[in-house]
Amino acid sequence: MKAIVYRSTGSWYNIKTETGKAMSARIKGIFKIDDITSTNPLAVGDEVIIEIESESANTAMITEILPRRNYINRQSPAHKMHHHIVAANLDQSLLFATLKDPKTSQGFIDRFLVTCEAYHVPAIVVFNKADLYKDKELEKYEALKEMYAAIGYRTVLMSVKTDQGVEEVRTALENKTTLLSGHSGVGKSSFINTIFPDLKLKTQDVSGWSGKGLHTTTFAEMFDLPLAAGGRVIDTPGMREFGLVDISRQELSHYFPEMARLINDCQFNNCLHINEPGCAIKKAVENEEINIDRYISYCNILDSIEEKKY
Ligand SMILES: Nc1nc2c(ncn2[C@@H]2O[C@H](COP(=O)(O)OP(=O)(O)OP(=O)(O)O)[C@@H](O)[C@H]2O)c(=O)[nH]1
Ligand SMILES: [Mg+2]
Ligand SMILES: [Zn+2]
Repeated sequence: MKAIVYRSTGSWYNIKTETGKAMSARIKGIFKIDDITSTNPLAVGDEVIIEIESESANTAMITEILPRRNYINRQSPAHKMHHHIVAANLDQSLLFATLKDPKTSQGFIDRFLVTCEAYHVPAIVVFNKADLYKDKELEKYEALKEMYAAIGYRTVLMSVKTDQGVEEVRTALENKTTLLSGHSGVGKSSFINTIFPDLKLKTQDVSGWSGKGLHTTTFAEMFDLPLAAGGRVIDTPGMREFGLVDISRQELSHYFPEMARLINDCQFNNCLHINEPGCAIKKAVENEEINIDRYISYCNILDSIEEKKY
C-alpha cells in the first residue's frame, strides 16, 4: 500500500495511507537510498510503500521509498559533510522573512532561492510582521519587492497579527504541497495556526521574539489544508544558516535567473564572473541591469563553496 510521510521523529514516522488513514511506521531493514551521507533517510513528503504490521496498534513497516520528484536539501550545521533533506515532493516553497524581530538578511534569502532553483522548486518570499515595520522597513520592503519582481520572484507583505496579506498567501497554498521555512521566530507556526482554525501549534510565547533564537518547532510536520481545493503545508524548525549542498562554483550562476540568461555572452565558458575579461555579468552589474546586492550575494556564496576534491 502507498503512503506519505507526514512527520519524522527519528526512527518512527507518522504516515497517512492513500485511503487517508494515519499510522505510525518504521523502516523495515535497510533499503537502498541514493545518498548514504544524508542524516535522514526519509523526509516529510516522501512517498513510501508500507506493509501493515499491527492493525490494533495501528503500525506499519516501510518497505520502499518511491522516487522523489524533487526535494530541498541543506547542509547539516553540525557535520558539514552531511546533508539533511528538509522535505520532498514539493510544489513550492514559501520562505518566511522578517525585516524586524528578527531581521532576515538578503544573503540568507538569496541562498535559499539558489537551492530552490537548483532543485526546481518555485519560491515565494513572504515578509511577515508587517505590523512592526516603520517607514524604514517599509522602504526596504519596497526595494526588495522591486528587485525580486524584476527577476521573477513573487513577494508578499504579510502580518499574521493584523491579517494583512494572509488571504493572499492562503490562496497561494490551494491544491499544492508547500514548504514553509525561514529563521526561528519569523511566524511560520503562527501563520499555520491562523489558517487552521482547530490546530494549536506551539509558537513562541506572547512576549514575541526574544532575540535568543529559540526553536519552538523541533520537527518538520505536514498538515492537510482545510480547504475545499485541498493542499498540504509543511511547518519546519527555524534555521540559522542555510548551507548549500551539491552546487559547484561553476554552476552557481545558473541558479541566479538574471545571470543564467547572460552567461553564454561571457568571453570564457568557464567564467566565474569575478574578474575575467569580457564578462557579460560584470558588465550587466555595471550597467545596473543586474542588481548589485544580488551580485554581492553571488560573490559571498561563491566564496563559501569549497571546490570538491575528487
Ligand atoms: N508582531 C507580530 N508578531 C508575530 C507575527 N507573526 C508571529 N508573531 C510572533 O512571533 C513569535 C514567533 O512566532 P512562531 O510562529 O513561533 O515562529 P516560528 O517561525 O514558527 O519559529 P520556530 O518554530 O522557532 O522556527 C510569536 O511570539 C508570534 O506571536 C506578526 O505578524 N506580527
Ligand atoms: Mg514554529
Ligand atoms: Zn562572466
